[in-house]
Amino acid sequence: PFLENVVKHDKFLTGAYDTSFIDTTPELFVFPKRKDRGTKMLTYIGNVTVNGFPGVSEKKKPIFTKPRVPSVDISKPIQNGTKQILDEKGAEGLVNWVKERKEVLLTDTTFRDGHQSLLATRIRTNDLKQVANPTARLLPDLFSMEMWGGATFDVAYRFLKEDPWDRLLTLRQQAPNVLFQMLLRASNAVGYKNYPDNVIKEFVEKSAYAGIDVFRIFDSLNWVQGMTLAIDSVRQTGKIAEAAMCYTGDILDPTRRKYDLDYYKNLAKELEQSGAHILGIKDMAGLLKPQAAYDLVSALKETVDIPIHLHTHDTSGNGVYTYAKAIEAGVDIVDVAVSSMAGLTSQPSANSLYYALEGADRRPNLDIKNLEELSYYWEDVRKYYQDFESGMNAPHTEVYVHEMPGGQYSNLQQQAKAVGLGNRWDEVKDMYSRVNLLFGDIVKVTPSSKVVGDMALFMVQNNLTEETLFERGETLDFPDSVIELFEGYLGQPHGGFPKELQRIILKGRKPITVRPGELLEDVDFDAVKEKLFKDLNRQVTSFDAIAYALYPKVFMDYHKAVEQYGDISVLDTPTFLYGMRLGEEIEIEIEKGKTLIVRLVSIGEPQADGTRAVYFELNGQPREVVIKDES
Ligand code: 3PY
Ligand code: ZN
Repeated sequence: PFLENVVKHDKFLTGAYDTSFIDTTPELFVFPKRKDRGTKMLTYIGNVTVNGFPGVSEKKKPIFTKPRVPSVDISKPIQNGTKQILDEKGAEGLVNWVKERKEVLLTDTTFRDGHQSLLATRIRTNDLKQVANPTARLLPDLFSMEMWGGATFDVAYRFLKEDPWDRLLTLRQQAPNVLFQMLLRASNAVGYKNYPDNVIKEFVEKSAYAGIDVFRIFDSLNWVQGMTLAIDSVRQTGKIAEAAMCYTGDILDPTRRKYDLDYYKNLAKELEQSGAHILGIKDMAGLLKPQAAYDLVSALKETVDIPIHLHTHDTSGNGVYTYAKAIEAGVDIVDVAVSSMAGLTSQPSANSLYYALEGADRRPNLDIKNLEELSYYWEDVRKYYQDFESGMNAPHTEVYVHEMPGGQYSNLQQQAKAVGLGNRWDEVKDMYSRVNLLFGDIVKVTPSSKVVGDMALFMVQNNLTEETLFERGETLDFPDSVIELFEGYLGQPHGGFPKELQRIILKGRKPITVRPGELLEDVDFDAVKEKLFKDLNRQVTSFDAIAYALYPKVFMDYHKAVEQYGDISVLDTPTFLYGMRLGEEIEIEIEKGKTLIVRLVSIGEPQADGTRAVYFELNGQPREVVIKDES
């Protein structure tokens, strides 16, 4: 602690000291009283046992079977994969390698979009890390593993109380052979609003440093100007810039001409010219019908010279057919998930696609037995998170009408319930598509999809229709997110904003038409680090500073949780979500070679002050923690 006090002292940091510094600075000898790690851990377990976990309705801990981790021989070397190709041949070399492949390549999204779409992004690093090495060994021919970005960054800090950078570093060690891919919301990074340019650059640089190889970059309005900074930043790191166009509308519908084949061809050309190594087609809601996939990929193959990577969601149940048609048309890479984490709002199943392509000449290289083994693991782990399931349990073709992205459906449903519109959900869905048309038919993906959702709720809540909206517009207080969209703070939609609606919403405010990043001041990362160093009283990394710049409150709340409970990412998921059963004994490896053995002995009656004592045995010794009963 003494040395720690010295190196963290302001005077030491600023270099304003001489050799008498130690003699004249008595506070160096003040050591904070630290609760030991065991007590902190017991406090967490006691708390979740008594009060439950947010979003988990079942208070009694179920008995889960131990997940079937595929057995692999870890003494054997891991087969080289795409990661080695990138490292040896560089980005252009990797792109050429992809172009030379006859078989279709696969991205496994199980570690990111799969659980983001099925389980509200709740899968913890603890469960990912156990299967990362088996995945790397059993599926060495994958193009990439999508395992970061999107909502995972925010959710890790906010709900899982773990550090997403640790996840990246840990998984990278376990899976050294396959490219790691992330979803980057261009100027919105992994957040919901535009950030200053230097935050985007710093985020990309440090993500690449920590292990990301492929950045799938999209803008929530398909606005290329909003994407170029991210594309350039990725190119500067030597990693792969996959620029994605979000698929919206229906190119097969002659009555919807706004997003037709020409629109996508022009956009693809622009992205290629902006420096994309790979063109992504991001079908975030699963609207791309099989014949549309064939037509789109065929047209794009003639338009651009870079590989094409297709992403869809299986909400309608047509995902494998869409991929089969895209593969026929020459798509280079498609996104799939391991079957027990696939289907519905997630990606199509890798296992199903493998069988669907039996006899076809572009069937992917993989060992189906290995894929099935991985699927057993996820089948078991998924049960831990049953409370976060969306409730959708059959194909949902209505998505072709409302066009809501997979991940938004259950979210908006929750939001509707929260504002008392639970029993008017059908109206909200219908309003979602009407708001889309009111807004001029825009791309709907994080964060623009959230704005459409907010407006739909607002319209239903206030019993508004398209007509009454214009009649009463001057007197209505629109949601903040709607005002920001119409001010131009998420960028510019194709074809511009509908003018009359914009006037009503902005009520005299001036919209911007430039890139929002041009108007935002750079974040002073040195100042952030200094502030955090003082507030957190610990060494601060560049990773921390970026996280703070993106999500100040979420990051500080995460730190409060770490102060209170220590590093709870080491807990097994059933204990993390449900606490312990009376008499149960668990082992917690708090660091390599250091294990706590914890038994829950009893829980005391509630006291007058609303607390309860929870009695444990920790490594055979009685321990008691006092928990505030929130019920
Ligand atoms: C995200 O931005 O998190 C998405 O997955 C959008 O589709
Ligand atoms: Zn997706």
